[in-house]
Amino acid sequence: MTIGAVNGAFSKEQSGDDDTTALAKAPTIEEAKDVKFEPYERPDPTLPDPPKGKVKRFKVDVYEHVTQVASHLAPTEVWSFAVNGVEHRGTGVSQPMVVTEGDKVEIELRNGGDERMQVRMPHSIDLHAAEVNPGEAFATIAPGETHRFSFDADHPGVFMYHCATEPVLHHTGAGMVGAIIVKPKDLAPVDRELWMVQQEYYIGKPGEPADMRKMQAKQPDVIAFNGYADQYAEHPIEVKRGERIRMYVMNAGPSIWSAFHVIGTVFDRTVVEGTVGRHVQTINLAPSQGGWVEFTLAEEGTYPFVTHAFGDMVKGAKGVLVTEHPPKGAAH
Ligand SMILES: [Cu+2]
Repeated sequence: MTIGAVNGAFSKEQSGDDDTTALAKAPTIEEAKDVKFEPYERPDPTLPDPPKGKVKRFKVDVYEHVTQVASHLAPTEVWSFAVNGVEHRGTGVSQPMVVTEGDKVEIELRNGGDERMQVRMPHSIDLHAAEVNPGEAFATIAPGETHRFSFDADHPGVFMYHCATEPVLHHTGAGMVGAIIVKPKDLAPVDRELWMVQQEYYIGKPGEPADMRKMQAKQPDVIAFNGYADQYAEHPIEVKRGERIRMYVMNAGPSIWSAFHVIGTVFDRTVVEGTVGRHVQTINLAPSQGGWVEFTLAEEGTYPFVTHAFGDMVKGAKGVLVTEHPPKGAAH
């Protein structure tokens, strides 16, 4: 066998198909004239409270929708999870679930509860915080079906949830990812808690499903926090100088690492995958990993947060925290 043949066989095996044409450039908004899509709506990055009641119940529904994930690019079809009625139409993010260590959690998954959800295919939900038989709990259900299971959230952390229906790369790359945050029982209160999900988007033709070949090549068009490129740079998150801030960060991937960093501060304390850090500049999150970072902003100002993998940041993974009285003329 020649070297060329070996390389050929290897790349064929890796890509899973014979298509060697170049990946399509993401279509621009100008190229999407006739495509209807949802207007942008900024997801509130304030961490939601756990549901009331002793047992924490989550009604999760699936919806397939057309939205932009970056203002300059064409809208794309995104598959998302609604959590207890909260939908994020106008972006590509799904609402986080929040519980406390030791809680009993009940999940009711509906795969497209009504016509508005536009669900046309089977889906499922896999929660990394759950210790269950995955073949039963994370079962795939047909459109219109409902599936229930429960688990005890015994491990604190920031865990991923996602659709596990095959091809799982396509379902997760099309949007079906999120975070379930299990707060430790003894977690000290802080002044402000925020959630941030880093996620990739692989845009196909305008308004159509995501591009599987780009997913296989790990070449996202957009990498965003909470479902829309650069949204918290355009619409910053207001905080206060000197207050203690805790950000829960999930890298939902599906395939790119995150190097989460806030410019102009040092994390006093971090908890990532059970490991406590002190004096941390950047947390390192593999796809599916999460954790929280705690810090205070020492001066009035505008503080960008990014993935410090800058080739990824320029695809939209940056935002801004702004204090109440930033100095005039101090651009971020
Ligand atoms: Cu799915």
